[in-house]
Amino acid sequence: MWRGVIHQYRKFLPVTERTPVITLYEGNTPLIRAERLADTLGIRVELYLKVEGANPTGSFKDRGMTVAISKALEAGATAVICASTGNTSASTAAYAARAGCRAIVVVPQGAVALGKLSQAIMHGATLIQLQGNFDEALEIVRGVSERFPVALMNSVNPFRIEGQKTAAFEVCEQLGESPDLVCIPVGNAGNISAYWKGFREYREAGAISTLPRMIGWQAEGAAPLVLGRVVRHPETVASAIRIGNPASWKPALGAIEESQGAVGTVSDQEILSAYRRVAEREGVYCEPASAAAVAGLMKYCREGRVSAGARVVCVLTGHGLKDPQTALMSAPPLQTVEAKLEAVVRAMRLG
Ligand code: AN7
Repeated sequence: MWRGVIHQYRKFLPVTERTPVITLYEGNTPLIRAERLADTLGIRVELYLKVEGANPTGSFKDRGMTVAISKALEAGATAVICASTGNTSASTAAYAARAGCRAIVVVPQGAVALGKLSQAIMHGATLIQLQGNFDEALEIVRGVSERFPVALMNSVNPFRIEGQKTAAFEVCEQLGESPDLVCIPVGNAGNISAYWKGFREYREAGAISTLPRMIGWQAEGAAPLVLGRVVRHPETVASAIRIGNPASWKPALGAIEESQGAVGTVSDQEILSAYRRVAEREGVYCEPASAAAVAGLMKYCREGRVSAGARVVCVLTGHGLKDPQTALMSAPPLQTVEAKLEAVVRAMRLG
């Protein structure tokens, strides 16, 4: 039986016998071969989707949260806090509930997908909506955690990165080797840093012999890494990555440089189009921010920057059901017909 990432990867993680393990059995997510999606890329690519929406709270954050909460508890914390565009708050709230510890989550008002809000509320977190954006929220919760005995659960907490690197271990095990290319959405820039750390450690351990190129993707309206400067008013339909001043800026650039990777932008239109394409062609429903990785791969292929036969992993960071509003908003209008067979047949447009 799978018992979560701390149990599975203990020797790679900063835990001891004294660390209380708070887990929801996160990790062990599917790596799905995506041939029908690959067929639309215009170049032959061996494409895989790492489906992180299959984690207990529906995003990759759970991998980092199990380690961060367990270490916070070990250190005697009774309350935790985070700023969030949604998924971190959902995961913090759930793991805090499991630990019997208080959670305070600070989110930008009106900018968090409904499913994520509902998770924080259901798990009993103290939810504070900020009249400001994520970057302001992060600055504030950092200040709070310095002044009060509440442990910070954002990815500036190094235990988050430690837990999240286990996704790279899984990808290597599932493929039997390292991929050539990893496409990943970038917001606060923790996850790309975590994957790179994971790949490097697995190579040092002799589990793989090569390393992938890390390709990070930001939304056009929220692309500080690409622009090389803070974006004061980030905007994108992909609310999870609406971040203008990423905390892990330096390690992310390190990952990109060391891996001979890249960071690029995709438009909201490209994100929404990839979002639908993954769902329609593979039966995998991810959230818009996750689709940025696929939109990015599509762009990279169009630009001729991917070699034929490359083994590519797109990291689908969160589940589509987190944000049904964006799905419906970006879909054609729904049709309603009279309760008659002929009306249904007409609507089927069979000819
Ligand atoms: C689905 O929840 O920052 O570059 O506060 O939810 O490691 O920040 C979420 C980020 C990608 C970006 N995909 O990862 C938060 C938060 C999804 C996300 C990212 C997020 P990072």
